[in-house]
Amino acid sequence: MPTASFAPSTRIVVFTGAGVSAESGLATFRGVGGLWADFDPVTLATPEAFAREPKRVWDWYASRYVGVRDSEPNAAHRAIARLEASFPSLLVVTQNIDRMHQRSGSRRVLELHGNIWTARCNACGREVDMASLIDLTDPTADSPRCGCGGRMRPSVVWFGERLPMGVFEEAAEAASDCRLLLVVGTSATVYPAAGLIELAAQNGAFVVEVNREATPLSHLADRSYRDLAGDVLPRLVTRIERRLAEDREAQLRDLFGDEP
Ligand code: BJW
Ligand code: ZN
Repeated sequence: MPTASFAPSTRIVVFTGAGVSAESGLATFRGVGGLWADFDPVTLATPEAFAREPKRVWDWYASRYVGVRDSEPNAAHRAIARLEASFPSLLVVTQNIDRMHQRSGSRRVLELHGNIWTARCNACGREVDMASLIDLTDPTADSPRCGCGGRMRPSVVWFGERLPMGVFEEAAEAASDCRLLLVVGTSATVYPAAGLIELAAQNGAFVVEVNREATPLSHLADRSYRDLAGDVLPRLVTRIERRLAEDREAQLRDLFGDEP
């Protein structure tokens, strides 16, 4: 494998999952510590569960919304945002619904599974801010309804639902075309999202995985860091930044070192 030579034009995709937000205090779905006391995330994140038990599903998202709203991006989010300053075409593709990447300053972010900051009517599609629907004073209230009578739901993608129009396609194109794929804090089990790792690897990207545990797609990684994202990413980004600066220095010395 040739040494990766970096230039600001190098195409980098950062693919993230719940683990990147774990150190912000947000629970993951799977893996060590990935548990909600009263909810089984995988059975609740479906349209069928919402049809059957709208209040239970709504309450789970309402409590997660409050958790997300009251949390801050962590060192991993910040390191990823900093990397974009060196590589302007860097794209973050996230499965997370928390908007932590945007809040930490990343500008190019694709959300594969929607976000928890908006809600929409399951009948007419009207969208409103989640904040306007959170009634913390009455926990016994039914899940909120739209003026049309439909039920409001979070604007996230549940199992069996299509990803937002065009978003996966854009992510797939970027993954197929990147030189470096950084995979951070995902169990790589939910598709089509996890397929991005396969796509990037098939097309010759250098794949770097940052995850406390191995995943079913770890064998595709050229390098795996089995550690916390908030520890690994700041160090990794600093190393990449140093290398960029050294390369720039060497080029300048090559160009201007001799007499004309
Ligand atoms: C750390 C750490 C630290 C912790 N540092 N690391 C192909 C094969 C098989 C099945 C399918 C297939 N294609 C589609 C399917 C079906 C299904 C699916 O994938 N099922 C699998 C479970 C088998 N997919 C779908 O249904 C998708 N839709 C679809 O395919 O539509 C097709 C269609 C076509 C036409 C018409 C209609 C439909 C939709 C998937 C939606 C997923 N939704 C959720 C919920 C979102 C809302 C919410 O947040 O509640 O998305 S499920 C949940 O899983 C959430 C996540 O984004 C997603 C992935 O989880 P993630 O991010 O990887 O988190 P974890 O918890 O699993 O992992 C955390 C990792 O971090 C762990 O590995 C830890 O070790 C690590 N970690 N702390 C570093 N500090
Ligand atoms: Zn409506």
